[in-house]
Amino acid sequence: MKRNFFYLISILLLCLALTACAPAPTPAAETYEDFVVVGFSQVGAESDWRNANTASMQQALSEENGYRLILDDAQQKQERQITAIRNFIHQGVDYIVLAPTTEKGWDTVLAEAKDAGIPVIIVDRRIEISDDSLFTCWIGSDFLGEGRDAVRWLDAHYAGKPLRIVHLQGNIGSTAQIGRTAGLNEGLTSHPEWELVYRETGDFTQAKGQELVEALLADGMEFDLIFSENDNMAYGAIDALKNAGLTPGKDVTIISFDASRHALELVMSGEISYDVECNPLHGPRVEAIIQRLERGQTPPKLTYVEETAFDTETITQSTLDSRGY
Ligand code: GZL
Repeated sequence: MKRNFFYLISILLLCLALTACAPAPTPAAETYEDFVVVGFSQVGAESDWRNANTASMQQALSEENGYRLILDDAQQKQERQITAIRNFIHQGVDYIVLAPTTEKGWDTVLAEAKDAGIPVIIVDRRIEISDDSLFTCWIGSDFLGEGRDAVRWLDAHYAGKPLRIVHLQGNIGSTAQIGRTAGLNEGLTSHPEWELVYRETGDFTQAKGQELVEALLADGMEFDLIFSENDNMAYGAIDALKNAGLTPGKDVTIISFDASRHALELVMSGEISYDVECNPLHGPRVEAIIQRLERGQTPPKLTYVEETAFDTETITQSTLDSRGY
């Protein structure tokens, strides 16, 4: 009898101990209702610029800030973006943010988003569309202005001098490529002393940039300038030049775009002569747009971000130290 009583007390004490140690019941799992849900279709991860752009969006549209961000990396393929947008529609997100790979081919899927009542914010590159009610607004860069800026610098330093130009283009059909190429074409038209000796897309990647320039050097092509439509292709070109015993900034002048921190270090060292800024930090800008929409306000249809450019005369250590990307 005594033994049974002892056992009963032991069991009761054990239950009490286990209950006391049990963690407090967790609140009902947070649901989407607690957040503004944003589906973000991103081009890919092809460059430092793109990675900085993604990080900026993730930092701004964080759960701490009241967002649930669904990020899709399209690996530079438009068809993957179209699939991602349809998935976002199916999931019933509150907003869709699209960083488009190319300008054309969006009408059908954006009409589906409109039918679902989901606002679409376009960021970075532009889209060419038959009905501009299919997107709420766009925020990005003036890519033609960037191209013209680079040509103004070339004009100031090489007007009247012969220039054999190698042109490394970005993704064909992207607004960044269209605008920067148009700027160079205007320069070639106004400067008959400049000659375009090669033009090819490097897809904004370092590997392709290096591959293209290595092939030119192997073929014995001679050139004075590389007009690279982004920093990563410029990095590849620089590696190719150095591997061939050439000194970038001396044997060959390099113009680039994006102006990421590493590229500006190369401007400081003279390897890149001029770098036109293309600011990727769109996260806070997109978040501000969403906040306006949440308050029932209408954001501007088109917003161009302020940008600058750097050469060896204008780059400073404080610019490098404070560079956000
Ligand atoms: C420009 C952006 C371009 C960058 C590249 O806004 O679309 O794509 O210049 C990036 O570095 O890959």
